[in-house]
Amino acid sequence: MNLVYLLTGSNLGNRVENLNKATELITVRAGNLVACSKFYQTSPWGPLEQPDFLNQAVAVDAFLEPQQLMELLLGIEEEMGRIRSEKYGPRNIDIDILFYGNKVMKTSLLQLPHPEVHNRRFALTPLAEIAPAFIDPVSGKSISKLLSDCQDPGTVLQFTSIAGSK
Ligand code: PH2
Ligand code: MG
Ligand code: MG
Repeated sequence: MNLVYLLTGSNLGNRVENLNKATELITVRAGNLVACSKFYQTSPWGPLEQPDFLNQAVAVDAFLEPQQLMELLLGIEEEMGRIRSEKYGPRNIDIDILFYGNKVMKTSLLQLPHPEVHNRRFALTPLAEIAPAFIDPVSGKSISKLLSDCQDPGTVLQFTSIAGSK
């Protein structure tokens, strides 16, 4: 079992549809769905003059190695029409690998665990919902502990997807 924790994010277009579409494509192509968190509405980290994000943590049992998985995820982003402009700027879909089991690695394409995960409330809150006891192989701390230690002042609220909300 290759337990991988992903974070999906969107702050352009129909965010609910974008996250659902990404998860569907991920589970068809990359591995079986193990768990997914609720949606969270999160204040933008980085440039503040952009809409709030929806973020969701998704756990899959991946049948691809990290590098191939990253390439596949970039392909899904491209297929879904993501245009890369401003760094940390708005995007209709972003798919990040937070953890790939206990793997610790760094290539030009990918660093595992995600180097900023411990500093991002918008990633730790949804992840803590589905994997509170998972241990970060770098710090040795659980996700719950990383979240309680996290200094990120960003706002993260559970998002209730009422009919028609985007
Ligand atoms: N992603 C970013 C930059 N800022 N802010 C929030 N709230 N959620 C994100 O997913 C996010 C962000 C770069 O990928
Ligand atoms: Mg990202
Ligand atoms: Mg990304």
